[in-house]
Amino acid sequence: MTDQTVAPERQAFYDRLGPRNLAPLWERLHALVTRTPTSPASPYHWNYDDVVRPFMMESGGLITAKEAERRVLILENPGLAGQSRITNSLFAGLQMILPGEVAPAHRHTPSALRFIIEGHGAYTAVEGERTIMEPGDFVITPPWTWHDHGNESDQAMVWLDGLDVPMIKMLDVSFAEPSNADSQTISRPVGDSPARYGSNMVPVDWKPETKSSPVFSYPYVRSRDTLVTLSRNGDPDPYHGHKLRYINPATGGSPMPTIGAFMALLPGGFETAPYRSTDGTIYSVVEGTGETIVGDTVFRWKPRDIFVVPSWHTHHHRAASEAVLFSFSDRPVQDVLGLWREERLHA
Ligand code: 1HN
Repeated sequence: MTDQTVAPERQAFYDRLGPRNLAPLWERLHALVTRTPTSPASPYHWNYDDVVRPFMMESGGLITAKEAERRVLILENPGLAGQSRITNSLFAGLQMILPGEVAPAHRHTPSALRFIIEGHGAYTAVEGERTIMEPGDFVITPPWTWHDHGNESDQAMVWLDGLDVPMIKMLDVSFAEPSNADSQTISRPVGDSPARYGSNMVPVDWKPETKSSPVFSYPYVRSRDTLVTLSRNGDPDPYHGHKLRYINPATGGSPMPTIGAFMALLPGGFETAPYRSTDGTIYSVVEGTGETIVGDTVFRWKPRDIFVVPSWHTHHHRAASEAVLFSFSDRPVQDVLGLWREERLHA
């Protein structure tokens, strides 16, 4: 009901409630409890090479990584202006670190993922162990883990940051702490945690101490090989293509409790059937060209582009050439609460 339809005696009553911090639910009920999700987020596509990359490079001349603490351009959903979020529950941004720079060590309760877009050989250190990053690698920094980034290579590195900041702020549990040293002291050599936890084996007496994966880097070479093998050995799922979900090897669940991450291979010429789910999803194009149709919007994508499909928006993908799409969402949160839903429509 809008203001024009409110009877004057009711409006006079509401006007007296307001100053007492009271409000009539009956005027608001249908906007609060809707028949289907009504996300304020819009579908949106960021063209990396033509739009985002030039701005990113320009920012490199204006501020250092150390000065910025994190040199990140926020991918802000146009339906959520000023709110530093790409969906209602998730933050996304593109971070650049130039040769010789350090993004100083800190830790915070929000979980972060990195998905590498360009550059070779910069590192993220998590809890005293560095991992060297390459395009297509998926790296996590679980809640309250110390992390810093550095670039000892001779070229810029850019990655996609995905964080659960909006969820953490909604729960009022956002804590952060800076370190007194820019770079963490290294306590384990590169490759230690992949060997210790990432080979389908764990040390005999090891017990998980946190809810996140002990493996914090998921290299693209391994994910890609797996997808290519699957694509040779069977037909793609009509709705997803060949799609895998990243796991915490200790539990089989998502790498971090609040964010799920996925990678799909779509054969050249393949078109997925229309689909929707309640987890608003952010996609990063790794390889190939194609388009994604969301309602009556068409996103024509190429490698390094990013796009977002909000909750419960019907969409399908068309791959012009063999394509690899990385994606992430809040699906594990919806799953654990028993709320996640999907709908598979017929083409
Ligand atoms: C953060 O700590 C990083 O550690 C990146 O690289 C992006 C966005 C919001 C809040 C904290 C990082 C972030 C962030």
